[in-house]
Amino acid sequence: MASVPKPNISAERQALYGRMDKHNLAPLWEVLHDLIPNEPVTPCKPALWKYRDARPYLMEAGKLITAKEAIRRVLVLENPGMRGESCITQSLYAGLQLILPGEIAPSHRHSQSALRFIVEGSGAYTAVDGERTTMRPGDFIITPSWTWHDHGNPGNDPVVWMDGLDIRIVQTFAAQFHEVFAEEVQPLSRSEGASVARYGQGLMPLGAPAPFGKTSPIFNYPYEKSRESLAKLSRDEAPDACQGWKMEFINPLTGGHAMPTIASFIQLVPSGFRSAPYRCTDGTVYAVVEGTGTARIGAERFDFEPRDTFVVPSWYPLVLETRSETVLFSFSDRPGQEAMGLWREKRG
Ligand code: GTQ
Repeated sequence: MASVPKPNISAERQALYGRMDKHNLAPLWEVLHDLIPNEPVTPCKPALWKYRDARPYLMEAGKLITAKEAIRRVLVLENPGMRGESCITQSLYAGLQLILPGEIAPSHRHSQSALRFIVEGSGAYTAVDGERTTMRPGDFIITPSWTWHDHGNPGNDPVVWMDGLDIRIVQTFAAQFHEVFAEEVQPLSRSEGASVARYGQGLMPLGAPAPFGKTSPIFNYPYEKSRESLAKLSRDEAPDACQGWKMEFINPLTGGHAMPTIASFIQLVPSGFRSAPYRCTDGTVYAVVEGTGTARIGAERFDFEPRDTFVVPSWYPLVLETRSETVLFSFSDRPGQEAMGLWREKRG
């Protein structure tokens, strides 16, 4: 028979914890429920950033610090539940980066992978491993882990893009490395469009199959092409009740995720659509490309318009209501969850 706790058991337990504490020991039973919750628990909160609100601050920063001095002139999209931690979900970083005409952001490399999703302006480039690509609104661009990269704007307009990085994932593994290139601008070794010509046409050169390891060899997926794919898909198929028409950017060499740590998607939602509720364990960052509507995230609702960003934390139900035809880009930490057998979704 189980022994009945003595009246002073609580005091005795506290005394025991106090004595073991000096030896870096602690009782599991006091924290077990928090460690192993029944369903996902995250400090990440649903949130929306209006581009209209963020843009003036970014432009003002453009007057106060150069891209060169800042290294990267970025306003971090900080999740309201994790202020000061430089992250938008508990695993992902996002920011809005500005590069003004005539500026450069100097060359460096790091073990963190980055994606760029172009929000405003044309004519800037990003260079990766000796190749430049011109950035246009809606383009999805990848900077693979440990590749030299710099950005420049030889054009006439300010250019703004959203950065998405796996900073927190790499931090969890304490596998961070960073180096500065000897020159501010890296030398070019390939002509513009080389990566698409080599890997993006259903072809690949013999003997050079994976220039960036586990990351896609295509480093710019232009919006023109993704938009065309969505338009064609929507002509032949009924929209999915939860997603509309949703496609993933893939690595053509593997058919899998374009990046080893971040999955990226583009979806078309018809005008006047109300999606069925959908939840998944990958907290997801959405960038609005076209259209206006409302994102209901858990009990909250957020009205969106083009260039806004919103975040759906893990396991929060999302319902999308559109007032016009909508295109959403999104990214999440799904590849890691899938690799570890953790990823789950629930429809309806
Ligand atoms: O463009 O290399 O937003 O290194 C944060 C860290 C962008 C970049 C960020 C970076 C970069």
